[in-house]
Amino acid sequence: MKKIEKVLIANRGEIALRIIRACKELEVKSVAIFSEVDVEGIWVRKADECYPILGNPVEAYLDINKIISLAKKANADAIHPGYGFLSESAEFAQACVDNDIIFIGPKADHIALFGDKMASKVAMKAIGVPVLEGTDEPVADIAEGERISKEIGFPVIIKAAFGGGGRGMRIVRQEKDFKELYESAANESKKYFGRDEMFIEKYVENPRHIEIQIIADKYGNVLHLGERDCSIQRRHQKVIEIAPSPRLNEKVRLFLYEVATDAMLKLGYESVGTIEFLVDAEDNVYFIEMNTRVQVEHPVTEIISGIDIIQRMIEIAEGDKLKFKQEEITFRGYAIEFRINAEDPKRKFMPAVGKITNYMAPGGPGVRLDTSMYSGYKIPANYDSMIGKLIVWGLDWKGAVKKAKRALDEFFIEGISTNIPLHRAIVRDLDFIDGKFDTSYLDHKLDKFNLDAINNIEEEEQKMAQISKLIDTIKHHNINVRH
Ligand code: MV4
Repeated sequence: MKKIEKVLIANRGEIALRIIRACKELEVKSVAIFSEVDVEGIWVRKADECYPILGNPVEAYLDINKIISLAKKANADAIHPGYGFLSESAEFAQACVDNDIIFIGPKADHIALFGDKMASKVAMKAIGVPVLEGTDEPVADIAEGERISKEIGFPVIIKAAFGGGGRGMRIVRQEKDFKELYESAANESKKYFGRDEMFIEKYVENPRHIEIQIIADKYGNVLHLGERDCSIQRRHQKVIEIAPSPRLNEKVRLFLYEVATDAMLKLGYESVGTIEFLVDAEDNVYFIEMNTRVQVEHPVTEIISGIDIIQRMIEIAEGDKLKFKQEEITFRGYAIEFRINAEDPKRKFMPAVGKITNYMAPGGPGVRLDTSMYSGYKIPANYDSMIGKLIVWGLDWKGAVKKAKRALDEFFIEGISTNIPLHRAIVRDLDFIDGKFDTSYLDHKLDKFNLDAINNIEEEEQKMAQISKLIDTIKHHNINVRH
């Protein structure tokens, strides 16, 4: 294996900065790419070299040929895809290999396998991973879909085999609704993914969403780095992620670790990956999908394990063996990640981009902020609304929640709307504090949260009033003294 001395980052924003930081600590050179609207991006300045990709701002990060040719021009030994964009494109991973560029991620055939949610289930079931009852082949037509759904028993869920982010997914509770819901799911899948192969599964009511972080080198060492609880989601977008899960039965936890590592060992998996499970009210677990990329929420796992996942990915890609054994990995405390989105909670969380005119990040013990924002940064409207992640650590769950409240109340961003008021409401909610939540949590809570009240922190208001009175007194006094 050749030593990696220079990595091109085929991504933008906070994850590009995250990868640059990992490179710096490994004394590896970094190459940033940026679109026409990302010229002001902080990652462009922090990388050792940077190259523009002109044209459509979204296409820029999806153009396999341009990215490969830039990697060659920059003499990069490897490419890190981050998450999103080309990170789960088997075609891109293969193109890197074909051009003698190391792809920092899994093998192309594993990316292809897990890109098909239905084929993934068939493969995982074959190696003993529990999956939900459902179809192993694409549904041929509506009549067959209705027949299979009756066999399984309603409610069922229709899913797009090549879907993601909740698109092409419909819950069907009664046979009479099947036709309409099937057609809308298939149309949505065709529109967003260009594919309309659909499959059906038994629907699990209000599950918890628990995922296992896997890390594996090229020599059959497959380890897990614990679990993350990603149940707090809004419209299939994760809002808060937690490690470890605050209320997972210990037997279930150990079972998930064993199933996940055993499956990846059998598949000969390499690099990092995340295996997603649903856990129902009776603690039954079901594999639903696998992500063959580093995830947005990887920092919560890094904080409780002390392992830098991005650096280990680079070392694995250049052929290093993992330097630790499973029994040497310990988890300490709780970490909670709050995704900071430029969106307006008062306008149904619509993206609310613009310029950050003032900015004061939280800090202090147990606070980490992974972000590409800064005072004066103009957030482009072309991309996802996430502008950063606030991650806090506490020795126990209650301590982590208290730390989160303190950090979120400190967080000051002026000039754009963000979802920070929502996070402030959640960390004050008794069910959250008691760890009582599943994937239906925000459905029940959103309209109850008074996001206005949370926006202006009462204590802060009183303090500001007190300070301004003091200033008036001093001014008044000085005037008297001067005369
Ligand atoms: C499910 C499910 C219940 N039963 N599958 C799959 C993609 C992931 N983002 C969400 N997925 C789910 N798959 C079965 N058989 C529940 C979810 C799910 C979910 C579904 C609808 C609305 C919000 C959700 C949040 C988390 C998980």
